[in-house]
Amino acid sequence: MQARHCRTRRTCVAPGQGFHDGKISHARTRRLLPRKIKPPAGSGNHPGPSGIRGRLLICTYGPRNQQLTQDKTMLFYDADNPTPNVMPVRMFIHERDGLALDTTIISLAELENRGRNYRETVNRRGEVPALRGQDGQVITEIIAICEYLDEKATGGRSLIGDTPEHRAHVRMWTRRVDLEIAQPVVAWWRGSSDAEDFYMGYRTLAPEAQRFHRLLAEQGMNMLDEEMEARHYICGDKMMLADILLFGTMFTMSMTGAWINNPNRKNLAAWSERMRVSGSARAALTSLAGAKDSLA
Ligand SMILES: N[C@@H](CCC(=O)N[C@@H](CS)C(=O)NCC(=O)O)C(=O)O
Repeated sequence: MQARHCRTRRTCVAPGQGFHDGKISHARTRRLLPRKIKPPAGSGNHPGPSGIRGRLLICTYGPRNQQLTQDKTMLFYDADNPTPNVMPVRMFIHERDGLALDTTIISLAELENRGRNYRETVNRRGEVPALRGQDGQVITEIIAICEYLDEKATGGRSLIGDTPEHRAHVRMWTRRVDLEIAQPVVAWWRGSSDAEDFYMGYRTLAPEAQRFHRLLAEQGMNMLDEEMEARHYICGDKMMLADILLFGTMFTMSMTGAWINNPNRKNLAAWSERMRVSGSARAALTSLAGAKDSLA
């Protein structure tokens, strides 16, 4: 999926050329309301891709941000594709429930994320997703975003845990799947020639370590497969942040790395299928703003 972006973009990120200077304008934004809140009749609301109702707003980036800061509505910077970092947060939002936030799409295909406007006003690192919190501060790094959203949700079920022990357990597994599987899988892709095209002049890559990263990820998945014996989800009998992080990464990365979904890892394969058919995974294929993604 990302590979498709690369070929058209090579010239924008050639060494020494600096960043693409894309402007974020006419971003598509949609306000998501907690499922239990019924939108007022005649307000133009319509069902979103996952049955969530939202109001589609067309606006420019700058004024919208000011307005959002004033009315303290969280703003989620989504992408135009369910990428390995975007998909887990989208899934988390759907699975968590009880959240009210606006969404704007940052086009990876158009390199909006590397544009000066996005880097200066949202994320200097030029990465998505990001979340502007209720205090106007931008949060990046997907686990931090999910943790924040979990605390901000009103109603629904916590996906981090309800007691100190439960939270510690979920965080332990989340860190394990991130370090042992998700990051090596992403590093594996970043060692491919597609990634080289996409990131030329933008990220330091290590194609010579590609095999090593795959071995690390395989080892992590093998271990988890053994540990998942007789468990429905990674932390027990409920889908939690660790499941969402891992599934979002594995599902999106398996589009380019078929080796990730190895049917010989039977427990992991059964878990993956359980996750795949869940409502939140299906809903997360489409951006929260309701735009059609290439995979949807
Ligand atoms: N460390 C960040 C990683 C975010 C990230 O790498 N996002 C990717 C999309 S999956 C991105 O923005 N790639 C576009 C680019 O680097 O140009 C996190 O955990 O949220």
